[in-house]
Amino acid sequence: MKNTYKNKKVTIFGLGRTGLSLIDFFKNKKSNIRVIDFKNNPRYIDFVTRDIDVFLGENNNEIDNIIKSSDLLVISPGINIKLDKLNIARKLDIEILSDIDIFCKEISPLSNLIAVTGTNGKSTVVNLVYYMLKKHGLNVALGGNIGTPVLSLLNKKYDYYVLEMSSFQLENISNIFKTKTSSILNITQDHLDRHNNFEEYKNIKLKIFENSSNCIFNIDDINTYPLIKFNNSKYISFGQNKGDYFIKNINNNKFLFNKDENIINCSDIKINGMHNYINSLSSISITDTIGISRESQISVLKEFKGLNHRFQTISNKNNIEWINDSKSTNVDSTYIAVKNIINYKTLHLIIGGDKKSLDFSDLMKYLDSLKNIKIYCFGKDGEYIYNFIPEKSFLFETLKELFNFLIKNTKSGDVVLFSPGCSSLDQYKERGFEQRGDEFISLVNSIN
Ligand code: UMA
Ligand code: ADP
Repeated sequence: MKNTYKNKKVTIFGLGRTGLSLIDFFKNKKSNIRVIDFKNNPRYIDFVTRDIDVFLGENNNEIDNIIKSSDLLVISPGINIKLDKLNIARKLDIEILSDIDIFCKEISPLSNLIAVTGTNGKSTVVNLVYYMLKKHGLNVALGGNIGTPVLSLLNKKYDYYVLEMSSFQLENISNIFKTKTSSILNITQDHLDRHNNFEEYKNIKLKIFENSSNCIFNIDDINTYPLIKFNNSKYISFGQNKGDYFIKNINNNKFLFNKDENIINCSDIKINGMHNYINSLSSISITDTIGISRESQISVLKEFKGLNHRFQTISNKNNIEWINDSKSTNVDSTYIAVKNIINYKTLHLIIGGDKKSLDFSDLMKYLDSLKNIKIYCFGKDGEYIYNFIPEKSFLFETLKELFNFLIKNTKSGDVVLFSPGCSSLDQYKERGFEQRGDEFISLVNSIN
């Protein structure tokens, strides 16, 4: 393939994980690389070699000229396309691409891409899909929002690329993106601090279907329905009780079904909870489009233990169940987590962080309807959440303070659910939800 980037002035916007992968990529292409970042001391600055020009700080007056003199501007997912600085490039017709666009230009055919989006369940589903493909003997790569920038997947050849796609990434892609199979798991409120409103967030997610041979949507969630249907694409649905893939109750047992075929008893699936049965169903619907055998799919469902920080029981010490669901970063994931807990004397819910402009009123109404619940709030928007039901709630600054109070209130038969429903980045800037979950685990481990 011809190297169209050679000697081109490429400006990389954002020095995060994506920025680093872009530097590597364009170094190989022998481009003239410049990097800009609004932070004065971005996290990965020490990984950048001296031969690269870096322009730091939001008020750095060199940045405008660097953009103006670019042949190409490549933006990281965290860069909002509405940002004023990007208009400088638009006015001069300088091409603006994302790392995903660059990736799509490199791989061929594009028909071996599988992309999954949704408000919740993406990481769980892409992992299931990845393991199912591997079990079938395929050479497969996993990347995207899950944490591995797509460009770092280019150093080897793969049969399939499984990509977790966030709304930030989908917002920034151009029409180069084309997939074999795209799926939207669900769409509920999230990231309203970046997107103007729910409608905009939803339409960005729906972009995933625009160039896909197989479009898989959630029949129970109208927001995931494709807006336009193309003749040469297949439309496939999954849902709790209906759709091409669904869950059927037989003699008090739940089974995953595809049309008339009974695939697996849910009690044989290692990850549990209705949301995880739906995640399993959606993974089967996705891998069926690749022709993965039932045997491979079923064996993965029987083995896959789930990912850390997603609704995991970490201790049953003193007959109290402690559940770490630190990856819950929006209202719906907390709602699903609470709904999954049925047997308890008192449910102690720990919630809080940065609510990203989300509306908690429906969740709080539901929580108020539950008997024997205590709500422990912390972080930037702890007070906002506390104020809904102050008579059942307690307010703290940090998780540690909260924990010291909470342990004195627990007794045998209780459940403690750490499902913050908010972003962690107000207090856990280094490693986000993982750092937050690790802190919760170490607090639980410190109990005598
Ligand atoms: N920056 C600016 N100006 C801005 C915004 C950001 O200069 O206006 C700079 C920041 O100062 C920072 C850099 O950009 O130094 C960070 O870039 P980034 O936010 O794109 O972060 P990366 O490290 O490149 O990670 C990104 C994704 N981050 C976001 O979408 C915010 C990662 O998803 C993803 O794993 C990674 O690319 C690899 O593809 C993280 C995430 O939080 C996990 N995603 C959100 C979520 O899951 O809810 C969408
Ligand atoms: P994502 O990558 O979309 O954030 P994860 O699989 O990491 O998804 O799960 C994030 C949170 O959402 C966890 O709290 C998890 O328990 C919850 N969750 C997982 N699957 C679903 C689903 N299908 N519907 C709602 N919540 C879910």
